[in-house]
Amino acid sequence: MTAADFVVVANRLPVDRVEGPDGEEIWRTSPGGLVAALEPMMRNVNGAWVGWAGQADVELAPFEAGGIRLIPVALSAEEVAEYYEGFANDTIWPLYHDVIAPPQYHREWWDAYVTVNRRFAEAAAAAAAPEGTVWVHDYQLQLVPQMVRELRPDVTIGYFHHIPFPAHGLYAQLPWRDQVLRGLLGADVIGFQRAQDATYFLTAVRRRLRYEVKGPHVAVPEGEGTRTALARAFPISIDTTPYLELAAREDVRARAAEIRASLGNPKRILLGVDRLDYTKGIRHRIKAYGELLAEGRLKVEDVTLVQVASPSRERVDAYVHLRDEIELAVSRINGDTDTMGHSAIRYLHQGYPREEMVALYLAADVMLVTALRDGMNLVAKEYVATRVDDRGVLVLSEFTGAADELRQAVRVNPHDIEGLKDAIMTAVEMPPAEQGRRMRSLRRRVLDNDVDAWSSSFLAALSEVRGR
Ligand code: GDG
Repeated sequence: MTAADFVVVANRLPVDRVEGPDGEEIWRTSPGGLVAALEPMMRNVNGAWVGWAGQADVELAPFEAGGIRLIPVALSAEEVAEYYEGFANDTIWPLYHDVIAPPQYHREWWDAYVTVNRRFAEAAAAAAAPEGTVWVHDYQLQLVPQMVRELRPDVTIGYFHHIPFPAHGLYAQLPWRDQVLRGLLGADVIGFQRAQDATYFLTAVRRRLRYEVKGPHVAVPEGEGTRTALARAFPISIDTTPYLELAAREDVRARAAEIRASLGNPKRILLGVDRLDYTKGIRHRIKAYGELLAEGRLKVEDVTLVQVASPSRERVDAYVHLRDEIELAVSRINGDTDTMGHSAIRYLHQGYPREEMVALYLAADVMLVTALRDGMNLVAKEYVATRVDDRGVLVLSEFTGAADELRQAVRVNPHDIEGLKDAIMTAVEMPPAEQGRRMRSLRRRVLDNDVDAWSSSFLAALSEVRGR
């Protein structure tokens, strides 16, 4: 196999195993944001993508799909339980999202995390060409940068962290806090969503490892001297093209009108789109909305909340409980307020194709993004990109990365239920001229800072480091 000049390392390969036209199993590239961002570059530069194919106990040889060379890393069922569902999704995820749910610390999970990170690092080291570039993604693989560096000191290493990095007081809980910092510092450039995340990381490095930190630069001890690592924010974005194209399509617009009609043409449609995750503030949103109905500030004949909660991490306990809580809250509100012709909440525990998502965005007068903590929140940017008509109102939690950029949204603290209720009323009652003024400014921001701008700025920072 020829060595790759550019190697992406991510937990998942950008493909799903699906049934082909003749009933055979084929690989289909998943429409996720990261693939869209990296696909054009991967094709141009002789790239390879290292990741898990999504099925336990399956050994696969490298293969090609959608013009991208894929290098599968095998995981046993036990490793999926301990490394992925355990350490990544039940230790790091809750800890890094401000312990909204209690993180579980288990030594066996950590051991599995080290083992699996080493397997990813070895696959990346074997794939990279001399003096090549390796770009590692996200919290499942925080040890990979250092492990790759040990195996391949000649390559340039980038790491991008898609979720928040916690304040030091919380980070200090992690029993393996120093090992994780050293793992990340194996990278030449460590990218975060927000300036605040980078600051928290640099504080942890200074306080825990006592390395010298100057602005965004860390002097990492290496051999007799030091090497400089750069840690700063590179806010991620979306590929805006498919959203603009779909929003302009006649059939998608007709579908948006059909959705409105099927809900009984309410005066206002409110929309939430989230993975069913405790970080997304779905309960807070539903509570605020339920109180507005109970108090008569909203009437069930006039409004409908559509909540798409796509299934996620269904084998992790915290997610099982969350689903029960949300479904209880939804059915209570519907039971108390529905009429034969109108439903307060249309709750959909399903995933949809992108066409349907865009039709929903076009149908929604108000988009509710009330995350308690969120690295960026791409849904907010997708809604804005889709609104080619300059209409609609975005209600946006200040605890999302997107809040740093989308200043013309109606900002909320989702913990403040009265404030959230007022924000929902502001959005529901916002006059069209004001909607247009805000949406035009939001759109400019998202269209000018799309995912290409994101990956270009990260890679420019990487090649600057290499040039030194
Ligand atoms: C992590 C960080 C950061 C959801 N349901 C359906 C569907 N989606 C799509 C959305 C959006 C994506 O999934 C979700 O992205 P988010 O950014 O909102 O949130 P996370 O999944 O938590 O992502 C986050 C992100 O990484 C990137 O760095 O922004 O903070 O937590 O694109 O549209 N898509 C379709 N059907 C669904 O039912 N087609």
